Amino acid sequence: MKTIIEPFRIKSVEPITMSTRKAREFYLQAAHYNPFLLHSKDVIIDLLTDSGTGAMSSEQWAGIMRGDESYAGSVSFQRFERAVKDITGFKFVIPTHQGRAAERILFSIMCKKGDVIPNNTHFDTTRANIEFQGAEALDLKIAEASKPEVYHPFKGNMDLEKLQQIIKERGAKNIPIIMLTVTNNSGGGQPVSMENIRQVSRLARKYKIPFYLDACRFAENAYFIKLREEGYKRKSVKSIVKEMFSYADGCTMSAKKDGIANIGGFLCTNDEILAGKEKDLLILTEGFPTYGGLAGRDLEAIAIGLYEAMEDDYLKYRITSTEYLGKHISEAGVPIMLPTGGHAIYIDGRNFLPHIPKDQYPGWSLACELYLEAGVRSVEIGSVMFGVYDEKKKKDVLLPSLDLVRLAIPRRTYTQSHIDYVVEAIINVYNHRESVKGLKMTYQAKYRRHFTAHFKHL
Ligand code: P70
Repeated sequence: MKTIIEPFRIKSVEPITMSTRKAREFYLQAAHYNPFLLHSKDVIIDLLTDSGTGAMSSEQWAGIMRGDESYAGSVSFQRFERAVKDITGFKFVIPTHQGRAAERILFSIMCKKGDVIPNNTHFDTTRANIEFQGAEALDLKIAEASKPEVYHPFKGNMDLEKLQQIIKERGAKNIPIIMLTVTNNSGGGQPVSMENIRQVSRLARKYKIPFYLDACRFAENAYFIKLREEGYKRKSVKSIVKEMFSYADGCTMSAKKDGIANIGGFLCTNDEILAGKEKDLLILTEGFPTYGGLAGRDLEAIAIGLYEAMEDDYLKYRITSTEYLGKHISEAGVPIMLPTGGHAIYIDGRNFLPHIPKDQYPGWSLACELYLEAGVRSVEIGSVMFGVYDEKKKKDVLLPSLDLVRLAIPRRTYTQSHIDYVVEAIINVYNHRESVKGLKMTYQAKYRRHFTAHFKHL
């Protein structure tokens, strides 16, 4: 059979409230043209994020009922710990309430002012947690990663020459960790090859620098290795995952992604002394080491979800449906980041709306128009999110090189017809793109302005 189907039946449904364009105009105006400020009930298809928005399986719901809520020594923690150790091979497992809590604990202990931490591309919470310690977060992606139209099977790879150069320039003693984000979210959800993981690990070991994976989308990365890297076709995803982790000394994880849970995360290491310090800090801010800010039932859901995320049928459906969305819109002429990544499609906003100048936020304008057209919520990853505003000059003084609009696909949540609806919506907007207007920002907070900014149409 050529048709790829959702490898699940639906047992419980959540209604979607349909709306008219006129109603959406009202909702978006009330939200000051900021999709983050919309009420979720006013959204038809929510592609804001794939984080914590997946549908849990009947097994996970069964696990929720089984959750042991004991403060200390919970059976659910033991199940969670056993699963994480089995999958990653790491010796010490510390539960956290989500990915950024793992990052905060790791970086507060490992880095100090003047240090530098290389990564393929730091996710924004990773960067923020490093900078909060006074250290520098450095992105060392390969050159192809900055060219949306260029095909490369592993656009998430780190530039090894640049890494070697940084180690020489800054000195290994000022580099407390080297990281790789799999898949590389901020770089378009692109995978990292096993060969690149191996080489980065080799360099890190040569200079005795701990090597960590930001493992949020580890299963999707492993599936791309199976599909695209020589020698892995016949290997199971679980064994590929095991090999990926075997090159690392630890990892941070948001279980809201490839843990298919609604909340949760963890931090792993093989270093006993470090694990002790991390647990001390955990007790101070997150909770006892056998729950780390989570309920016992969350630990159960994660322990099961991590295995489900590695199932072949699930991954085939997941990667193919993301690719399907990318293929159909790019065939209609819509400029997107190629090849399509694992969890999302990234539209090139400046190329989609060339008549809107950069300072009128073409990516944000496109995200607003997609909502008005069909109630589809996406997120701008561009000038509003990363632009640098000068209080004195009262304008942005630095804008990023791309204005991307990300459509992130929640796991097991939407069906083929939902995706077809999104394809139609994007193509409709593309066909009347000349009529889309730019925006002016009328209010912005001092930090992380995209979450609360207000806009008006020009
Ligand atoms: C996303 C979310 C979270 C994330 C990640 C990587 C590679 C760490 C974390 C932090 C965040 C988001 C963005 C826009 C809108 C809503 C949510 N990524 N590392 O969607 O994990 O969120 O659990 O603290 O992608 O990409 P956590």
